[in-house]
Amino acid sequence: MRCRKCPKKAIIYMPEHRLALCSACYSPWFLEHTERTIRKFKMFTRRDRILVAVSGGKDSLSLWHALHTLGYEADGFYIDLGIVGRDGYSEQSKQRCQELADRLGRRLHIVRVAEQVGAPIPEIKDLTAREACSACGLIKRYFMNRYALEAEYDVIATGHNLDDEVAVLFSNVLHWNRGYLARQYPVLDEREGLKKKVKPFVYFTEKQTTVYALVNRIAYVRDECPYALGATTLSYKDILAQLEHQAPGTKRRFLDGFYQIRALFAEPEAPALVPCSRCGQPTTAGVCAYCRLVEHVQRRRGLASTSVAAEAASPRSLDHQEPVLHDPGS
Ligand code: Q46
Ligand code: ZN
Repeated sequence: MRCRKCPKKAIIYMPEHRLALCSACYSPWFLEHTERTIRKFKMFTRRDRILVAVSGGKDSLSLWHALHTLGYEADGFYIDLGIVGRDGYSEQSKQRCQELADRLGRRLHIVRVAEQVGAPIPEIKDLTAREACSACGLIKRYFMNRYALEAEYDVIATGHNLDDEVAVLFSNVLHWNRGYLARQYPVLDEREGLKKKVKPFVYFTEKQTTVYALVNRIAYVRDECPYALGATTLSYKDILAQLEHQAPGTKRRFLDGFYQIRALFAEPEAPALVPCSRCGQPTTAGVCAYCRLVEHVQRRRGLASTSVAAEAASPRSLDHQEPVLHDPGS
């Protein structure tokens, strides 16, 4: 198959766009579409300081590379989860992020969960009896917001792609999670201590971000996080891939159709946010979920030596239980 824009051999065919492109023509197309999405949703301008949440995977590293190439002021933010897995997952991920930071000449902020919370994600999972992704998602959201505020970034960008967004939408519709539907959008504006959050890759498929990473020789971690295996969203992705195969463009139409009617799910009165009495980060009341998690982990660690005492500290005493969703894209 030939490239649509030049006589060279195509490396990718995108049936939803009826478009085949060669390696030289692919990046300009990808960057133009990134810019289009940024403008469509008024995500940020070249005067803004952007903090890109990078995980070492193809989506977030491609996002950082693309924003930098387009001339945006974008630094990286890596959260070391302390997950060992096969081949040292977190360590490898950090290395890939640092390599790109060096190549772009941009700053990479690194925060370690074990230092901040008192234990890495696998231990937090055991100490709290929460699903790893539930605790991990809470911690990541908290750190992203806190560090963007403290280091005075204007906006937080994550690498969620079309496949991620459509799988989450599918799940939210299946379970009629009205609150989550109201908040599912590529731009969440700043409010009451919460930084603006954007998803510039919301219209790119996983295949498209992978090809961008390959064409630009961005080294990324290919292994999934060990806790992602078996996540429900992965099975939704399979179902949606079949639908897309039968009718190319289905995912994009599903998502765009939702964006048009999303206002129907708006909560009449979103709960007001107040500063956490311990850390000052926004919460709906009293002590925030992160501070309660830290307290719980540290209490359990202190009690771990006596089994009777450990029994007494119920792992269910944390009342903040987020739904267990694999939160990719960073
Ligand atoms: S990193 Fe964290 Fe994901 Fe791993 S523990 Fe789950 S939420 S799967 S993006
Ligand atoms: Zn707090």
